[in-house]
Amino acid sequence: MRFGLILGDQLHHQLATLKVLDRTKDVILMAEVFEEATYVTHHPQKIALIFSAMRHFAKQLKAEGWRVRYHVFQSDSPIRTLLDFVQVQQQRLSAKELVITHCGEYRLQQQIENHWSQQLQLPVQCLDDDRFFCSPVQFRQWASRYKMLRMEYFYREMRKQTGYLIQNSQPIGGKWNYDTANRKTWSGNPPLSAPLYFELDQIDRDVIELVKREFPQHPGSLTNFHWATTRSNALLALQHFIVNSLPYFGDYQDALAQGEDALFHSLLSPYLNCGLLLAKEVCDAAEAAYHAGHAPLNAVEGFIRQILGWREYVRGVYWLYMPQYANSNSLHHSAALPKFYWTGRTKMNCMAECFRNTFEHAYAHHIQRLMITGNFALLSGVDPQQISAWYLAVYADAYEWVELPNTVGMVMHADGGLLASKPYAASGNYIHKMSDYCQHCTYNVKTRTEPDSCPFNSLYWYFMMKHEAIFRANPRMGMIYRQLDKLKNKDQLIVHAQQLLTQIDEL
Ligand code: FAD
Ligand code: DLZ
Ligand code: SF4
Repeated sequence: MRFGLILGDQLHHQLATLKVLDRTKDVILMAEVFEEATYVTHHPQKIALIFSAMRHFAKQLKAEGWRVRYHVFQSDSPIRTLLDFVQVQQQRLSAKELVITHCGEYRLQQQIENHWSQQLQLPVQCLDDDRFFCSPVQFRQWASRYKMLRMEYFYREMRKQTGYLIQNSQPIGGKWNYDTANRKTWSGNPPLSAPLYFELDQIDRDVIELVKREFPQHPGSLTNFHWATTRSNALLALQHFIVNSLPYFGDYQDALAQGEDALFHSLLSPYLNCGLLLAKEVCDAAEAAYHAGHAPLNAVEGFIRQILGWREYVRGVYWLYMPQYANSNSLHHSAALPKFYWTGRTKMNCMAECFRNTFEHAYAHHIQRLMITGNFALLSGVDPQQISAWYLAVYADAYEWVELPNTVGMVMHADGGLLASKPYAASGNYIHKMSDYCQHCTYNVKTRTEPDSCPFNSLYWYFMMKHEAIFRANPRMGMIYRQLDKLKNKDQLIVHAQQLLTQIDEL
């Protein structure tokens, strides 16, 4: 008899572990444990989603004839870690091998590879996670062909490999990427569809009570918990997105709007990342919508690019550069994360809106993460590790393999440009152009150095001046430095920005 340990982000029937085990002989292990639930202060909705999805999945496996040993979270249990649980089961059942699918996070994978076999006195077989389009080995081979890694080239390879939106070996429509057609602002039209909320069942309710009781210190509300916790409901969420939002996903991908928490984004990342949905079935559904004439090319290409391109690319970067990637800080930023990242209380309306969404829903769409909360952390010189710990804690979809490259590479440019060729820094002007946030803000987006000036403005120029030695030569940033050369009152800008930074918690 063998054990198969299934983790909280591996909840799919096609998991490699389930493919090699035999349900008539082997035993599945699953455990809700203190260490996984507290290695950061995960948003309570993230813990509730994972525990509830784990319980539903275990129930289904049992109904299909698997023998499942499941550990329910108990704060006073001596079982604190996944290893503790396997050890206890091993004492009872004496398995001859432990089978596991490769973990999403380096932290746990290292523990398993380096210590478990010896501590358990049991062979450990680790299988590739074939839920992804590209394995870490394949990514390494691809990366070895380039001096500089760029998502766009990786993405083209993946399009050719999978055949998505390809006809006669060429991209449908003649272009690989329709990003420039994805930058409309949104002001009420086309209307948004009503969000799909799932009724809670008894398992959800039990888990929500448990999370309320056991993790009161974790920031975020459980009141709005409406995530799907079963595969069948996650499939409904996929269908809901394809029918209602995919047609507009492309046009409004970069938009931001007051009070609108998801716009035309899919809200599928928590399901993709915990296993309730597979990347392939999501891309298949999007491509089918294009061929059926239901969604235009810029929408479907843009959506598939996020999953087949960005999601696979950041995973590849993570496994290629860990563990040193986690300590990247090429801009030498060391400021503390402002307190409002945890309280949500700030006079900057754009930031307050993103924090509200984050704490109410354990969600923020990509542009909120990248161009608002991320941009502010970059401009104000926050220590990349502190902002990274925040992103890992506050979102229902957060796992280090996807969070870290997005934060360290895309947002903070702390990896020296490994992941992206230039920092996504922007002044208030960009936020004003892409949203109506500034209309609801006490700060003035049009000025730079007045007491009520938008903080993004002086911080933006201060950032460009501070890092001029690195960025002036960057061909993609030439225009910014030509603008900087023409700016008057640079000294006043510097003084104003420095003053903001000394009293950042007051903004
Ligand atoms: P959509 O906009 O509907 O996109 C569709 C899917 O594409 C997503 O579900 C996701 O699986 C994938 N995707 C889109 N953008 C990215 C990206 N940049 N990297 C990887 N996958 C992408 N995504 C996570 O899944 N987990 C994280 O922990 C995470 N942390 C992030 C931290 C920062 C600082 C930033 C800037 C981005 C982060 N992202 C993360 C990427 C992205 O913001 C989320 O995937 C997206 O907002 C999820 O919402 P959605 O499902 O509605 O996405
Ligand atoms: C994120 C998470 C949480 C909150 N809790 C558990 C848990 O109790 N048991 C479990 O197996 N997995 C959990 N997870 C997901 C793991 O942290 C995840 O599998 C690892 O980080 C590797 O990606
Ligand atoms: Fe944000 Fe500045 Fe606009 Fe206020 S004025 S919403 S702080 S960009």
